[in-house]
Amino acid sequence: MTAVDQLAARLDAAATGRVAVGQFGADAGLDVPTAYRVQEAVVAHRLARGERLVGLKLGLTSRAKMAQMGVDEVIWGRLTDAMRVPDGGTLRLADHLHPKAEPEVAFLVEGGAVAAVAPAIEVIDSRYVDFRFTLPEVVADNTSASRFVLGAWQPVPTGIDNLGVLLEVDGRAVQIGSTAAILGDPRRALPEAVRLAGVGGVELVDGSVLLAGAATAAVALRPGTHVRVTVEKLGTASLRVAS
Ligand code: 0L1
Ligand code: MG
Repeated sequence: MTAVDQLAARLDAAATGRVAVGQFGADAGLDVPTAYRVQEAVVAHRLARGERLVGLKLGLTSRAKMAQMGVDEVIWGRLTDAMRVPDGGTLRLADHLHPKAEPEVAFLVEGGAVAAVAPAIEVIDSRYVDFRFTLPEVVADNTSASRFVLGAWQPVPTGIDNLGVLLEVDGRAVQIGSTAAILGDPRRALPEAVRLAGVGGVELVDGSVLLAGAATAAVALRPGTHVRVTVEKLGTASLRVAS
């Protein structure tokens, strides 16, 4: 087994066995290009179990998250059909390690362009202990991708660069932000995703979902709660959290 395959197997085992792994450390010598190869191998485990690629996500798209990681580069990960939770559906905490929800905007890609937009929730769940990782480590971990919820698709309204975003838990506002936090303007997400994923030879084929990035900080999920995201002009997406 190659070093890339070994790291991928550890991350996949952490996700399926629900036991977080420690950081790989400097000895692993992981750089960002190698980390994307690990990510591909991690997702290959999912595909081997019958999952299907349905799109991509961008991560670290806000100045706040970039500053937190000390980087100035957006990262990307892969989405599969098994990661999708229906709007209003239920997420079981037992299937996760320490999941958090963040409000996002999703794009539907057709013919290399944005065909529709939807409010979305991304559930991130690092496979590393305490959500602690370096940039290459989080890239290898498929950028913490775990689940996503899409609200209703609709034509892209004019002026989506500064829409109000609300994240509620049990009807109480816990995060308030703006789509401006997503790359300064979420419309930058598609060209960024095409550029970044293109380096790895990955394309957004027709019908792909693109999660553009978070509009606020992520919120830890608690059992028995209802999480709802509202994006001005776009509507809502929600999920229930079961134990
Ligand atoms: O989607 C994201 O912005 C998350 C990227 C990975 C960093 C994290 O897990 O917070
Ligand atoms: Mg995200």
